[in-house]
Formats: sequence, C-alpha cells, structure tokens
Amino acid sequence: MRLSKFFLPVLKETPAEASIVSHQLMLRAGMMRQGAAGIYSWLPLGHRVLQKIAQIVREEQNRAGAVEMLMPTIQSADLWRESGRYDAYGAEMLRISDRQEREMLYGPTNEELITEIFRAGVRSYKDLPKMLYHIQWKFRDEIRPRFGVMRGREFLMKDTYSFDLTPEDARKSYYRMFAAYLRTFARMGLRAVPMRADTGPIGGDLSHEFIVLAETGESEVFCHRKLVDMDIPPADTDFDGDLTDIFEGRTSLYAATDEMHDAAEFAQIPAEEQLSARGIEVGHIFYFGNKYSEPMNCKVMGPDGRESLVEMGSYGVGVSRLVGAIIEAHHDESGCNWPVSVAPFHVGLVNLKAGDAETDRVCADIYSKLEQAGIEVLYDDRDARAGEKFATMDLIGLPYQLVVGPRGLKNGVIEVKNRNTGEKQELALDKAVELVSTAILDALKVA
Ligand code: 5CA
Repeated sequence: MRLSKFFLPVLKETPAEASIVSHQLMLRAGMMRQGAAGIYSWLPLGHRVLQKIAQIVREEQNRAGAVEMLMPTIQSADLWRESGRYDAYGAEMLRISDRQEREMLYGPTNEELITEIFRAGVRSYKDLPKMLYHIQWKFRDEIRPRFGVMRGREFLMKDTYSFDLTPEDARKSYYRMFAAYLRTFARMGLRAVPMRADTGPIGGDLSHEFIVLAETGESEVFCHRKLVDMDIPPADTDFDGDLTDIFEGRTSLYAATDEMHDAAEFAQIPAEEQLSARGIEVGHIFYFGNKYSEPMNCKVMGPDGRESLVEMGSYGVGVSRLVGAIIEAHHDESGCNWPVSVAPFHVGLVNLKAGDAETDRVCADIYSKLEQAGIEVLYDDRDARAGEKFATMDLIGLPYQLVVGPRGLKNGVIEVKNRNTGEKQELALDKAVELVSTAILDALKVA
C-alpha cells in the first residue's frame, strides 16, 4: 500500500479527551474516530488491526472445533421475554421499535437467539457436542463509556455457545475453550491470566475472566504469580480429547477478580508468590447449564429415549477491546510497537527522496519483492520531510522500517530498523529484504 493512496490522518498533539495511552495512540495514529460517546469509526489502519485480531480468534476457535456463523445485530424482544432477561437486562439494553411498533433491541449478547436457532435445528444427542460462534457488533448502553475502545457502547465481540448432553461433557467444552483462549491471547503477544469470576447478567456458577495485566486496567485482580506464566497449549493439542484435568488443575491456584476476592485465602499464598495488580478483561467464559435451555425449552433426545435439557456455556472475546489492550502492552514513548501477528502492516518502507529516480526505483523494487514474499508493506512515497516520515512510522509502530535514501544508495545500502529493539543496521538491498522477510515469516509461524 502506498501511503499517498492510503488514509492515515495522524495527529501531532495528544487529544485532551484521551486519558490512557492506548486511547491516545489510537487517535494519534489515525486508527479510529469517535462518532458518538463510546461509538467509533474504524479508520483503515485500525480496521486492519481489528481484522488481524478477529482472524487469530477465528483460527483458534476453528482449531478448538467451534463452527462460525453470523447472527444479526438486531433481535426481537420476544425471545428475551422467553428467557426472562428482557426486563432483567435494564438500561444497558438499547431498545428500539420498528415501524409496526414491534419491540426490537440491539443485541448486547446472543444466548437467546442461539438457543432458539439450536432448538429449531437439533433433536438428538447424536448431534452433540456442538459449538457455534460468530464475530459481531454488540451494543451496551454503558453508563460510563471510557478509554476509547476499551469500554465502548458499540463493540466487536466474538461469542461462542456450546451445547452438550451432560454437565461432564459441558465441562469438557468449557476447558476446550479455556485452552483456545490461552492460545488466542498468546498469539497476539499477550499474557492473559485466567481468574475466577462473577457471572453477572449472563448467569451460571463456573466462570473465568481472562485478564491482561496493565496498570490502566479497570479490573483489580489477585493471583498466584505462577498463573502469569502458565504454559500455552501447543497447536497439536487434541481438542477432541478431555482437557478438563489439565486446566482444572492449573486453575486451582488462587486467582480472582475484585468481586470474587477472598483476602483470607489469598493470605495463604507465600508473600513472594502473591500478585495483586490491575488488568484488562479481554475474555470471559461461562458454564451456565440450563439457565436458557430450561425457560426456552431447548431439549434433545437422549440415548435412553428420553428428552433432556441441553447443557450450555458461552464464551466471549472482546475483539475491539483487544486493540487497546495490545497497545497498552506494546508501546513506547514514540508510539505503538505492534507484535508481527497483529501489525497493520509488517514493514514501513520510507523513501527519503520521493521523486528521485534512483530512490523511487529501489523502493519500487523492494516493495514488489516483499509483497511477493507475502509481506505487507506500507510504502511512504510522499513528498515530505524525513523527520515527519520517521515520526509517523514510529507512531504507527510497524515491526520493521526500511529506509531508502540517496546517501545510502551511493554505498549500495539501505537502513533496516527493528521497531521493537530500536536496532538499526545498514545492509545491501537484497540482504535487507531477506532479513526482514525471514524474520516476519518466522514470527507468523503458529506454534
Ligand atoms: N455472552 C457472554 C459470553 S459470549 C458475554 O457477553 N460475556 S461478557 O459480557 O463478559 O463480554 C465478553 C467480552 O466482551 C468481555 O470479556 C470484554 O472483553 C468484552 N466487552 C464487554 N463489554 C465491553 C465494552 N463495553 N466495550 C468493549 N468490550 C467489551
């Protein structure tokens, strides 16, 4: 992509309305723009990151055996009356009526709709277990939308729903998702700590929040330090097998959000192993059994020929919130510092003298070689000052910068900068292309 054709409205000043660094950087780097309180347009750069995050979430959901679909954002109030949540949900639900005065709502979550879809399509235990998910916009009329995409009113969520015959099978589904979540966040360069959590309006009694430790996080958390370095399940994990033992064991270590915190229990952990910190909730999983299948009469025929209520769970990832969470974890004073897996582009190619025949030719050559290798390049071909180009590249935080100028070319070299380490080296053109493409393709390998 040529920067002259792209749309990158960067800001020089830090906007006063943004109090945390991820919100500031998303505005400054031209990633998003507020439309109304807690409602954002995703500009091209931010949209690319959002798509990359959604794609990693998707790949790990698919690996764990969940099947993708897409439900609408607008739902009918009737279904929510069946579950009893229409009134219970309160002011957070955006209620709408259509031209026939029918009551509708902008979905804050999808337990009711998926239960209705499932009960219409599945009759027998032989079709179980089943896990279905979608990645769709949600609306919650939060009292205090803040911190940009971290607590929005409209936000992108991945929500998965599991259906099983028995509570034991439902636990297996739960821990499959648990493993998938550890992989998902690790692939984005995040350490997300699973914490026992309150189930709130979703319901149920088994629930974990996945929390990325960050000072600016809204949640207060307490845990055993060992949980922060939990092993990530490898790609060849058998997701058809039973992972319950592995993860139930690991989560027996103390970890709790503020609402679930038990000071006496926490005090039993040796002081040097205690961690109390703040964090960002990037995922939340729930096992709630019959909470929706019962009022909505969602049953399947069991092996004994008798009908039984389906055991359900739901599993959310805050896809748009993750954009902010990743910036909180990966930035420095000059700007964002994206992990390769979610970077909006892999390489920023800087032409220090756009319009000069030789620098133009070399840049075009590098651009096409990198694109052929499958590397995504943002090529700054604008007629602008070097200082401005460098500042923009550091701000948007692409993992590598290749800098091409007439002085270097006289000696047959270009500069390669690693955004993360700050390390710079001068290399011959082909060497530079090779170094950068190898490093990026390696980083993109899924372990
Ligand atoms: N139905 C369940 C699971 S699918 C559910 O809605 N869970 S939730 O309420 O915990 O939301 C799932 C995830 O969405 C949260 O972990 C959080 O990462 C994200 N999320 C929730 N509210 C917001 C918000 N206002 N802005 C941005 N992300 C949010």
